[in-house]
This record gives sequence, structure tokens and C-alpha cells, in this order.
Amino acid sequence: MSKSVVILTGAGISKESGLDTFRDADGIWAKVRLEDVATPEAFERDPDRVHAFYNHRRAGLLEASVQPNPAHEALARLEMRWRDAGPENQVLLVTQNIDDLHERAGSSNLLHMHGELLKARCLSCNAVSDWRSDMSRQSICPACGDAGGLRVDVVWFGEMPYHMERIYAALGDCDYFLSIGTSGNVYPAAGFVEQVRRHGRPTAQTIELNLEPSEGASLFHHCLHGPASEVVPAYVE
Ligand code: BV8
Repeated sequence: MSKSVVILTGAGISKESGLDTFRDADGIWAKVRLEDVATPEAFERDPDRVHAFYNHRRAGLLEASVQPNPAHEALARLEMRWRDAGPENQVLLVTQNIDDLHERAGSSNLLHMHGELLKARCLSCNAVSDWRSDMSRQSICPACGDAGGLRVDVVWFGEMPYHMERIYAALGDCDYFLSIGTSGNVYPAAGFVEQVRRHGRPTAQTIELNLEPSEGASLFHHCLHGPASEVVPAYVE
């Protein structure tokens, strides 16, 4: 009997790896307005400011001290264990995060619905390239050589997240939906639990693993609250 789980992660899973969340008291949106750095209009208005915002976060992510934590590692082990238990089992990890900590922990069936901080997208040829250094208006596209037409390959507010069709198909088919380290403020991700409850399998179980109850906590069958590095390994193992 095949089993499938869809896991949604947010900034809270990377907090204990040393990366800031967005809406905690010391979070990113407490220091800068999303309207100034995370919308297409902001990039149009002041590309240097947007490049600086993501250059700072990219440099932070690449610091040696920033490593996957036990929560990332537990999810990678879960994916391997389920795959070994039978190819018909499926663990799909959907992350809102733009860091690469899930990959570095060993997760592979992974979708970055909000894009990736370590990737650049060319505004001329639309090619996506790995990008680990500072980006500016003068940066050259590695694919087409065009100068000055790069943006970080993340999904800004008002832009369509990536992989939505595949995500909704998986939500409609899953036996378990785990939501980890997200405040449930940003759509469409915040609507996934309701999508499972309304349009998924009637027997599907929805579980929230978060430091504290999220906006949508009442929509979950089960909630476990505590730091991800403790509650995630405890739950998935
Ligand atoms: C779109 C990338 C439409 C950039 C981000 C209804 C339906 C659809 C859209 C909307 C809607 N209502 C409003 C909208 C518009 C908007 C939206 O949701 N706005 C919000 C503010 C109300 N949504 C959009 O614009 C989306 N696009 O809808 O497009 C469309 C349709 C057709 C055609 C074109 C377009 C796009 C949203 C994506 C924006 N990009 N990120 C970047 O990273 O810079 S979103 C941003 O919030 C973050 O990046 C993050 O990914 C996301 C969610 O935040 P969280 O991950 O939840 O982080 P947060 O800090 O909020 O919470 C952390 C949690 O962890 C807390 O609960 C905390 O308690 C917990 N925690 C802390 N420490 C720990 C912990 N848990 C465990 N352990 C710990 N140690």
C-alpha cells in the first residue's frame, strides 16, 4: 500500500542553522520593508538596493557556520527510508526557503517554490545559472553574456511561485501533510493545509511542527510545538 507525504518548510526550519526568519521580532521584515526589497516594483525602482539585500543574505548563507541542522537531516533520512521501503512511496519536500540547506542535508525530491538565493536569472535570455558571488547591475549572464540583466532567481511578492501544478497534484494525493517552521502568513503556501483538507484524500492527516502555533494552526489535525531541531527528528523518526 503506497504512502505519500508532502512536507512544506519555512524559515523556522533554518533558524537554528543561523538564518533569520521573516516575522519573528528579530526577523528580516523587522529590519526592512518587503515592499522595498522583495517585489518587482522595488527592483524596477532601485535595483542596487535589491541586489544589496540579496547579496547580504547570500554572503550570510555561505558563511562556514551556517550548516544544515538536525531538522534538515531528519527530513533527508525520511526521504531515503521511505524510498527504500518501496519506490511507490513518495516524500515530496516543498520549501518556501531560498537557502540550500535541504540539499546540503541530502534531500533530493525537493521543490523551491520561492526560488533559490544561489541562482541568478537573466532578464534577456531567462537562463538560470548558479550564482555564489555579489550581483550588481553590471553582472554578466553566464549563458548569453548579456551585461547588466541579471536578477536573483527568487519569487517576489506579486509573482507566481514555481512548481504550483506539481505541488497541487501532490497535495491532492498525499496521506500526510507536514508543515514545518512557517507562520502561515504567505499565500499560496499558507493555503496548502486547507487544500489538503478540502480537496485531498479524506484520510489525509495534517501535522504542524512549529516553534509556536501558526496562523493556520487550528486547521491541522495534530500540532507539535518546539524548536525544529528537536520536534522534527522526534516526529519523523
Ligand atoms: C502570488 C522569496 C499571485 C523572497 C517570498 C491570497 C492568495 C494568493 C496571494 C495572496 C493572497 N493574499 C495575499 C497575497 C499576496 C502575497 C501574500 O501572501 N502576501 C502576504 C504578505 C499577505 N503572495 C504573493 O505575492 C505570492 N505570489 O500570490 O502570486 C499571482 C497569480 C498569478 C500570476 C502572478 C502572480 C508570492 C509569495 C512569495 C514571496 N516571496 N520569499 C525572499 O525570501 O526574499 S515569501 C516570504 O515569506 C519568505 O521568503 C518566506 O518564504 C515566506 C513565508 O515566511 P515563513 O517561511 O513562514 O517565515 P516567517 O518568519 O513568517 O515564519 C517563521 C516561523 O517559524 C514562525 O511561525 C516561527 O514561530 C517559526 N520558528 C522560528 N524559530 C523556529 C521556528 N519553528 C521551528 N523551530 C525554530 N527554531
